[in-house]
Amino acid sequence: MTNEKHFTDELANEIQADPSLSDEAKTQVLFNLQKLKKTKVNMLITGATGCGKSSTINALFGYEKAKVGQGASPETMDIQKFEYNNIILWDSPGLGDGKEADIRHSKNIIDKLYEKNSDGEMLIDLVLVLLEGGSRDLGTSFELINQVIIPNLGEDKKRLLVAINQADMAMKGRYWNHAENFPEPELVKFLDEKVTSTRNRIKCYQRLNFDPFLTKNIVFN
Ligand SMILES: Nc1nc2c(ncn2[C@@H]2O[C@H](COP(=O)(O)OP(=O)(O)O)[C@@H](O)[C@H]2O)c(=O)[nH]1
Ligand SMILES: [Mg+2]
Repeated sequence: MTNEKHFTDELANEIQADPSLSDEAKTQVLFNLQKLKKTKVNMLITGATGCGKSSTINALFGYEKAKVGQGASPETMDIQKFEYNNIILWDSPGLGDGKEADIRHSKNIIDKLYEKNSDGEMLIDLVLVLLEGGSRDLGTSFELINQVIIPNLGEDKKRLLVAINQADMAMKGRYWNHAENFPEPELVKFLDEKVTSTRNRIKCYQRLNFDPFLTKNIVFN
C-alpha cells in the first residue's frame, strides 16, 4: 500500500496554510500529526446490517475496498481486517439478520473487544457504532451498544464512538442539499434531535455517567 497517500499529509498542508493559527500552534499540531502517523490505531466498526459499515470503510480508503450491499453472506460472517496507512479497520458482520447469527456475531465482537496486542494492551482503540440515520427502528443498534459493547468495554468507555450515518436519508431524502452536499436547517434540527435521543437512550439504559462521543453527517455518495 505504498501508493496510498497518508491522510495526515493533507492535513499538515492545510494546517501550514491556515492563517488563523499561530506558528506555535502549528508546530504543536504538526508534532501531534507526526506522532499520529507513527501510531497504529485499531478501529472496530459495528452496526446493523445495511447501516453503511462497508461504505464508510470505502470512503476512508477512497476506493472500493469492502463490498457494499452485502448482508450476512458466508463471506462476511467473520470480522474482516482492512489496513489503511497506520489505521487498521475491523469490519464486523451486521446485526439484525436473525437470532442465531446475532449471537454468533456478538460473540465475535466481544472476543475482539478483549483481544490484546503483542504488548499486552487492548488491541481495539476505538469501537465505532454506525446508526442508520433514516431508520425508525434502531432497537438492534441499541441492543448492540447497551448489551454487547458497553458491558465489554472495560473501564475506558471513551473507546466508544457512535455515529449517525446516512444523514442524507434521515428525513427520507428531504432537506439534503445535493448540490452543496450539505443538510438544510430543517434536517440539521432533525439530526440534532436524533443525537440527543440517541445519547439519552444510551445513558438511560446503562445508568452510566458518561457522554458517548457522537458524530453525525457522515455521508458518502
Ligand atoms: N444515501 C446513502 N446511502 C448509503 C450511505 N451509506 C451507505 N449507503 C447505502 O446503504 C446500503 C448498505 O451499505 P453497506 O455499506 O453495504 O452497509 P453494511 O451492511 O453496514 O456494510 C448500500 O446500498 C449503500 O450504498 C449514505 O451515507 N447515504
Ligand atoms: Mg458490509
